[in-house]
This record gives sequence, C-alpha cells and structure tokens, in this order.
Amino acid sequence: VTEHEEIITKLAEAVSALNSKLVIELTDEVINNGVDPYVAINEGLAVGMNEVGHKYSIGEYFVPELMLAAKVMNIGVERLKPHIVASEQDISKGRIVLGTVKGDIHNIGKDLVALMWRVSGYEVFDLGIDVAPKSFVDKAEEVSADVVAMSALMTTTMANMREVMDLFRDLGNRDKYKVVIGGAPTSQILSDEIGADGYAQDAAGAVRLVTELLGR
Ligand code: B12
Repeated sequence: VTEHEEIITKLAEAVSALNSKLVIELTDEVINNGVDPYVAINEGLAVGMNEVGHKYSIGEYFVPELMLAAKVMNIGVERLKPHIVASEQDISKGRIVLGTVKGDIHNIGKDLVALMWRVSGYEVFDLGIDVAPKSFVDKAEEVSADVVAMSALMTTTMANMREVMDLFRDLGNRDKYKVVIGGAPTSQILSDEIGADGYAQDAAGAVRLVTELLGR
C-alpha cells in the first residue's frame, strides 16, 4: 500500500466515523503529499459515504448520523475543490442541465458530478433538488441545453425520471437533447427502459459519458 492509498483509505474511514476534525487533517495531507484531490474525493470521501449508507441500512446509524456524514463529506469536498485543476479551455464544451428528481433531496453525488463536469469544461445549470419534471424541460429549452442530467438516490424517486422522459416526448422535445441519469439505485438497464441516452456510476464516468455522447 502506497502512502497515497493510505491517506485515501483513512479519509474514507474518517467520513464513516463522522470525524470532521480528522477529515480536515487528512485533506491537508492530501494537498501536502500531492495526492490527486479528484481521487481523494471519489475513492476517499465518497467511499466513506457509502459505508455510512451501509451502517444506516444495518441499523447502526440513523438519520442524524446521515446528516452529520453529509456535513463531514462536504467539509472535505470544499477543502479539496480549489485544488482540482480546471480544464484550460475557456470555450464551453457543452451545456448541461442537471437536477435531483422530484421527491428526492439527496444532493452530494449530484454536486460532485456537477463539479467534475465544470472542471472538465462543461457549463452546468444546476436546478438543485426536488426538481419537478417541467423545470427540467423549461430550463433545457431556455438555455438550449446539449444534455439533460437527472440524479435519484431512492428507488421510490427514481420512477420520476420516467416522468421527465415522458414529458419531453409529449412535447416533441426528446430528440433535442441527450439525456443521462445516475445515482445509486439507477443503472444502464433503467436508462434503456426509460429511453435515456446513458448512465454513469460515478463522477468520472459522468465525464466520460457526456464526452462520448457529445463527441467533444
Ligand atoms: C447522505 C444520505 C442522506 C442525507 C442527504 C444529505 C444531502 N445533502 O444529500 C439525508 C440525511 C438528508 C438523507 C435523507 C434521506 N434518506 Co438518505 N442517504 C444518504 C446516503 C447515506 C448517502 C448518499 C450519498 O450522498 N452518497 C455519496 C455520493 C457521492 O454518492 P452518490 O449519491 O451515489 O453519487 C455518485 C453516483 O451515484 C453518481 N451520480 C449521482 N447522481 C448522478 C447523476 C448523473 C446524471 C450521473 C451521470 C451520475 C450520478 O456520481 C456520484 C459521484 O460519484 C445514502 C446511502 C447510499 N448508499 O447511497 C442514503 C439513502 C439514499 N437514503 C435513504 C433514505 C431512505 C432516506 C430518507 C427517506 C430517510 C428518512 N427516513 O428521512 C431521507 C429521504 C429524504 C428525501 N426525500 O430525499 C435510502 C434510500 C432507500 C431507497 N428507497 O432506495 C438510502 C439508500 C439509505 C439506505 N441504505 O436505506 N439521506
């Protein structure tokens, strides 16, 4: 195990242990030791967050712990953000309208995807959380989006992605945009079922997906 891997593992453990002080110390180590901040977020902080989800599902953590974990994760992300090297291009590679679907307030993963798209040169219009189908449609039209992106973290709210697709089809707008989806309960299978253009498992995958779809 390299020193970098060790810091990343410790970061995941610190999030899982809800230890913000340790996260702050470790993000300093990330920066001082030249660990890739992007990797530290995706393989450190986000992995710790998944562990928190696991602890919640087995009854070891409850909602207050989830909320604290979200805060701890956010502290880490905010400290690492300025160290992520942004793409040199000042011309936008494409416009992406993004939001967490109706009924769903999970935003950590969505925000990470937005961050990665932005540093990769895309313009992101983030509608936030609990976004009504019509808001996706209206914003996409307003900004002449290239891509519409939806996030859902619950099996119950993931159904609302289909509603957005249906609304686009009803309005005859579907083919104007590439539609991509993501979030823990979603999959390529769901993407195919609802007639979206693709799914990605994480923020790095989200960048690859959009790059492939737009060919730029
Ligand atoms: C943190 C958390 C919360 C926090 C959210 C804080 C916040 N500001 O977001 C709080 C405490 C508020 C919360 C509330 C609730 N939660 Co919650 N929560 C979680 C938890 C632990 C982690 C989610 C997270 O942030 N992960 C870390 C990020 C980095 O990962 P991610 O979101 O998956 O995102 C990555 C990828 O999925 C992908 N991605 C994400 N979006 C997109 C979009 C696109 C377009 C693409 C391409 C990719 C992509 O890239 C991201 C980066 O790599 C999950 C457990 C889990 N395993 O997911 C439960 C979980 C999602 N929650 C759950 C539940 C039940 C709830 C509550 C109902 C609890 C309650 N009783 O109140 C409420 C729901 C409120 C609501 N209406 O939405 C359940 C959902 C079960 C289900 N039905 O499917 C889960 C799965 C926990 C569990 N095991 O039971 N939660």
